[in-house]
Amino acid sequence: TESYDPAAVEPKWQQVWAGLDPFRADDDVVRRGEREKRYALTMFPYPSGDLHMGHAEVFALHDVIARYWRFRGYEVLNPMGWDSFGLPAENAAIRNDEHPATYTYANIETQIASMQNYGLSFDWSRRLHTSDPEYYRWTQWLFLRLREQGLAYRKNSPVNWCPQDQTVLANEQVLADGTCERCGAEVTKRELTQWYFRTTAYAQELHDRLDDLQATWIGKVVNAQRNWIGRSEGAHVRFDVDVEGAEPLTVFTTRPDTLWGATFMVVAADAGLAGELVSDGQRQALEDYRAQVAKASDIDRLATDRPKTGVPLGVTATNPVTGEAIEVWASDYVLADYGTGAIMAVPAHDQRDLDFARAMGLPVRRVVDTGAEDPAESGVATTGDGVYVDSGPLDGLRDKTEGVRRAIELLEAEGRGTGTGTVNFRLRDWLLSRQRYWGAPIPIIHCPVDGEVAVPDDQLPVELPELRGADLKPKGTSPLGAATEWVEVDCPTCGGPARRDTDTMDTFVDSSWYFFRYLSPHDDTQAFDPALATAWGPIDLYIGGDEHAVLHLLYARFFTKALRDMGLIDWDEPFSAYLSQGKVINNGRKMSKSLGNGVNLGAQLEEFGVDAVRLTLVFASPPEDNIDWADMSPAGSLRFLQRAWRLSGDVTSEPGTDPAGGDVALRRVTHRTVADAETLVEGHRFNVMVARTMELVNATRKVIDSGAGGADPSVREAVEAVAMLLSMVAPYVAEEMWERLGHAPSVAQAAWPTVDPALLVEESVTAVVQVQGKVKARLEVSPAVTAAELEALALADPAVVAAVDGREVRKVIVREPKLVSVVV
Ligand code: ANZ
Repeated sequence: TESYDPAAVEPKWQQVWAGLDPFRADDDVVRRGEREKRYALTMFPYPSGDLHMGHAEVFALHDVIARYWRFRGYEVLNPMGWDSFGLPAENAAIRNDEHPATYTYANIETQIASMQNYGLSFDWSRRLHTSDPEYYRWTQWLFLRLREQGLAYRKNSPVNWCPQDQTVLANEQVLADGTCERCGAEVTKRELTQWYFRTTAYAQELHDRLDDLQATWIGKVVNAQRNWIGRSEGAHVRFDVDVEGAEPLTVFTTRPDTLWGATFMVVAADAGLAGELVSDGQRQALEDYRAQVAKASDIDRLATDRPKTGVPLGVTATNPVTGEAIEVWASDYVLADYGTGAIMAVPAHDQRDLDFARAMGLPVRRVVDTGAEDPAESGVATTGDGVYVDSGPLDGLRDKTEGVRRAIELLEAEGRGTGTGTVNFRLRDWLLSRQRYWGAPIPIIHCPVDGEVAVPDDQLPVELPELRGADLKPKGTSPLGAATEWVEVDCPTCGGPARRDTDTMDTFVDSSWYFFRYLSPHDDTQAFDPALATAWGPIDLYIGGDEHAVLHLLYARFFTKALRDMGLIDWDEPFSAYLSQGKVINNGRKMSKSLGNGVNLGAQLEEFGVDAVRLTLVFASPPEDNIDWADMSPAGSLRFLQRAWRLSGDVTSEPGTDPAGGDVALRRVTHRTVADAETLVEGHRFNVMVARTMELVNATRKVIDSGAGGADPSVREAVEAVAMLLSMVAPYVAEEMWERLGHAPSVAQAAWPTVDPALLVEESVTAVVQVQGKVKARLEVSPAVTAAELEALALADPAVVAAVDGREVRKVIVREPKLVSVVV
């Protein structure tokens, strides 16, 4: 028998597609409102090596929706590019003593060839690379605009330092165990002047708008963002201190209702505040302690199981409600950059405070009695609800919300604090400076006279100087510092000698705005065309990995809001819907070099063809679930594709034949399948759409093998539907089928079948009802009837009621939709 040969067919269709260019997005059609738009975005890859199974999965999923939207008559923007700055290229350059561009652009060529082979419906005219001067010119331009808005600034602060990579790390790049995300080395702290983006300016909005995204984003991603932003509501309370001329010590607390149990205070050891308050006698002790804690990471510092350390400052504060003098301590378990950098310690109801109190011999006073043993005895702080005790006006109260409300009322009345509206965010500003070569240079010049001076817009881009191999080796300072001729410039303001900033931007900056650049990737007059942003934005569906759930998405949201406030776009959120795909694993484990369980994409494509691999990945599971390649059968997928393809050879009616006179049962299946495919694809249930297509293939085969065979006009209708549905997953087979059905030039340009509502009306089936093994009734029911419905219908039937004749029904066996058997 004939068979479908992927290797012979794939190059043929690649050429046809290249000629037709069917996926180019037309800006004018959208701008003029002639057609509704859809913007489909999938995360652009980093150019390290060739594409792998993970890319194959996400691109296959993404292509279903992009192709579907085209079929449904939308003008679809489906671009692709490369996130091409970053460390791997720089490390490869050091290894091979070459320029990072060599590695980068070679890999891009490899990947684009693989993507084209993979049959993806991208609009290649929009291709961009973030490492092209044409792109990073605008990254620099945006940096300068953010700086003008006060959203980019420099500050001196302790930063995470990786001694191995010799670079500063963002908090996010430090793993929970305090090691470097990239190399695993122990991260330490270091003081440096760094550039930051003021993400905290949008903390409230970034938090609040998550409520709107809840419905269309994957839930765990929304939660991860919410936790990262970390909004908490509380109160500020002011404590007088016995230090001449000192301001009251203000704390942020989420539990102002426990103020009666505040028995000491703690300030962050590394905050300036500690130095201002400390008594002369304790100054040396504080200095020694500071030297000791400089090494710990934030994660260590907050860990509850860490032994508590600290020093008394030798001063006291007054608890505003009890009037007691309480000691003020410095410790590293209080962070300098959260809240006010100082806390009121309530050891009975906060475990960290209790551990500290026990370590230092400080008093513990219970003010909420939960019925559990007194924390002073048990060593276990109680945080649950209970009755207030030793709490003055709160005594006897049981409701925490009310307790908090009353405490705030009291504090506000006495001018000792502010409650309502006191909100804190865990979110920190985004440290964007990197002491690395392969990134966008920060477009600032440092002048001894004029200070920080922006590079004038007409001098952008600040291009990277040519450095290679050994020049790029980490030295603890930016490699750009070695390019003396590049560094030494005239100050744009005074003309005197000045120096360029030698840091480059975090590559997350590049990827925070790439979806704007796709709108007009080669525009050399602006970053993007605001009119196009209005026409195409926001992105209708973004598909990508979980690993970007927090940072990349948050940064992209921050950029979007900043651009909105600059008047460049008129929407608030970049991604209307977000879907994160599962991972492709093997034998139950993540694919990895050390386990030797990696599956080579190229080899799979070679053996089974593109379509079978794509089909396997899409059919395997709902998009968000992991796929274990060991359980998959690409060979089985290929067999199915052969079966589908053979149908197209069996159709003998002419193109355009009216299906009206054909097999009604098959027509019903076809129309039901197409109608359901619409809902399934919109609902991202791509795997079910494939399963339904398989059923349609089987139903069609049955009709061909019986009666009128391939001449029945319902068969042509069914096979054309199969080709269209399959083209979203297996484009090569679908094109072959379409051609064999007598159509040209490409199934991608075909019109989606119109569903006939008359054919969606469900047929009924006959259910037989037996009583004591004898048929007593026949019921006409829906094929979708449930067991419970069918049982109820049967027992209510008059003939059945008569047969039961008042006896006790002992058992009802239901085989829906066709049989009910009643035992009395
Ligand atoms: C008194 C108190 C009593 C507190 C109690 C908690 C429980 P979230 O929810 O994370 O915002 N805190 C405030 N600033 C801090 C800092 N810079 N470093 C470490 N801890 C800090 O936590 C707010 C609570 O964390 C605050 O409420 C404060 O302790 C502590 F039964 O105040 B609480």
